[in-house]
Amino acid sequence: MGFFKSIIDSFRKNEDKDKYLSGLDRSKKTFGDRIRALSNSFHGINDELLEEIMVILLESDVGINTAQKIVDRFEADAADIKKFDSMEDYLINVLYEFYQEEGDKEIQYNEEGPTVIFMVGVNGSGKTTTSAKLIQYYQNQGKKVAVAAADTFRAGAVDQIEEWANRLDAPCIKGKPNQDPSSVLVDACRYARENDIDILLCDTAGRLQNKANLMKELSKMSRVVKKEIETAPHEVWLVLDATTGQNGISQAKLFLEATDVTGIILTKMDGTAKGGVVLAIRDLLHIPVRFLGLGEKPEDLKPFDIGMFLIGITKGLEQDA
Ligand SMILES: Nc1nc2c(ncn2[C@@H]2O[C@H](COP(=O)(O)OP(=O)(O)OP(=O)(O)O)[C@@H](O)[C@H]2O)c(=O)[nH]1
Ligand SMILES: [Mg+2]
Repeated sequence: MGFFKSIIDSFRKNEDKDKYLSGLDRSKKTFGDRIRALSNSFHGINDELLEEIMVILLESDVGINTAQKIVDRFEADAADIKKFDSMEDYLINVLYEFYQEEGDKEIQYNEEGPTVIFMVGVNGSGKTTTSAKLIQYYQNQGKKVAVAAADTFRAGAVDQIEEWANRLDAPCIKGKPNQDPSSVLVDACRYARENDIDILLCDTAGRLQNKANLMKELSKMSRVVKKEIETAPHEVWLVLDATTGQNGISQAKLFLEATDVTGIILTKMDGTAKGGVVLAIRDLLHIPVRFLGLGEKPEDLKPFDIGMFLIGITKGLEQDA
């Protein structure tokens, strides 16, 4: 099977595979292991099977509407099952196709100067930790990385990111407590330009109580960085806590209305069985998932790949795959 062999081969060759496996272990138990059991006793497609698949999708937090679409697609293309070794392989293929969408953009890097990336999201979703992880990720690619501590509201927030930056030996541009976060961003952009920084990560505050506030704050931040670096912000990444599942998606919609989110980072995947939320995000928000948080350490952030993800929550590295 061409398609299947290729995603399994790339999984095996990928240096991130062990992290994917350990981080997705819980989701594999609720999803993959149960699909495997169904697949082993597969006697053709009937209502009972479709219902079982539906339940498994719902329990991995795909959400009712998205789960229904997947089950419909599974049923509609059922003749394709013959092309696969098992029902499980066929379902993985259905999910893979489901994730594909036209018009996804690659991450936009600024060729002419610093690439400015905003990290946005609700309280505690993992913005600061993920900013730290991204420092390491880009440093490993040989990039010069700086971070702007633009969360000036929460006591301790600046210290938190500064501590990470010190540990990872990256410059941290910060303001005074309660200073306007936009003015910190102006300083950070200037610093980045003057010091040949490749990537400027902007850690923002989580608690923006209502939509009007959020819009005002985020549009001001975009406006001020544009004055310093015309094409900025190049990316706006919405950090979502995977353990909040469907609730996280409704919060996400608020951010999408307030700013041009270009990618999703899904954190705390290691602490949840709700891996199916990836499919719901795709179906409801139509924004690509850029990275997965698979643990608390700086190296626990991995670029998202749907093939890797699906193999991680289903087959893993089984011998006969
Ligand atoms: N297990 C696990 N924990 C994570 C992950 N990402 C973040 N966390 C934890 O989540 C908690 C909150 O993370 P922060 O980075 O402080 O979240 P934040 O969005 O900056 O929070 P505010 O600044 O208060 O809005 C911390 O205890 C992190 O260690 C992850 O991928 N896996
Ligand atoms: Mg924070």
